[in-house]
Amino acid sequence: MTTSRVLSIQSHVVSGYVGNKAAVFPLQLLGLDVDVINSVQFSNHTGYSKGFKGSVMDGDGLDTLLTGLDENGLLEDIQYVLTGYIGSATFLAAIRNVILRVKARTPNFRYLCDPVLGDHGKFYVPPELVDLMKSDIIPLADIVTPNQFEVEQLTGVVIHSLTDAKKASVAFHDLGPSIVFLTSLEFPTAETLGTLTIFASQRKYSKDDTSSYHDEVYAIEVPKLQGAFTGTGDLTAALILGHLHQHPDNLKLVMEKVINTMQAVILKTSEITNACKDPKSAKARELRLIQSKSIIENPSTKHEARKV
Ligand code: PLP
Ligand code: PXL
Repeated sequence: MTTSRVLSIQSHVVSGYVGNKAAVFPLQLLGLDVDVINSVQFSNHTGYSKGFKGSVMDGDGLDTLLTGLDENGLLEDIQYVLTGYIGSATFLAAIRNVILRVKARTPNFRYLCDPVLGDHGKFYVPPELVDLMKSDIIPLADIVTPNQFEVEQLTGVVIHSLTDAKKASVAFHDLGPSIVFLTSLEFPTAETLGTLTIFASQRKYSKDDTSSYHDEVYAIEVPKLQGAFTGTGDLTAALILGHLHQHPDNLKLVMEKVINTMQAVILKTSEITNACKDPKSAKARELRLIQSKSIIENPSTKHEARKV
């Protein structure tokens, strides 16, 4: 049997673990062959106190690589495409073109789009990209993994409860994606303080009547762990893809594998961070993925999802 291939288009950092550096190793551990396109090459992530150095690939650069792949028949068995941070309208247009070109060669491939826009009320991308993301990219995606801020920007639904989360997931399904993962939701009530909710919904169509469908919905509550780490969203998206590949018909199990991996990786990272000389520095707070190898390969079954 051939190994399934994923094309991952994300940032590269020389030092540390965000973007492709947070995604490729876990995808490989979960058994996928990864074709890697680095949309930027930076010395380190953008949160370091002395900034960062490096270069950004433009849309033409991406098109050129795709042409090389296509001319050598290398788009023909790509089973998945994974994208994360897209920083400009021209790169967004080039990503759209990539998806269409892969689809022309491998019609049944699946596209996981992490629609990175920002977090906690702040944009990482020019706000003009919200509308483009919604009109040009989300409709091509099979799986989307927005955080709370991104959900609110893309659907207009402000999430204060599971009912709101359901409303937002319906809005995403109506745009196209059949699987919606809402990662790390926080509800503003006293009982849910300190708790993160992970929510996932899969729209299942009837075999003989594609206008007939139902949404299968699950949630997991986990304690919010101390310490803000960079790259957790990128790691989460990669784990979702890797576990969906292993368990395409079991969304509940996929959620459990992903969240139990995330929690254990964050605990392992915190342990190592706290033993550093300057635990508050960006360097000390890099994810410890290599040290988490066995966690990623074999997550615990501690937190269980429930149907909602
Ligand atoms: N923090 C914790 C504790 C998590 O469990 C997860 C994901 O499941 C994340 C962060 C990732 O969230 P985000 O996508 O907002 O980075
Ligand atoms: O994890 C998101 C991310 C991706 N790529 C680059 C980043 C960051 C977060 O800081 O700097 C280059």
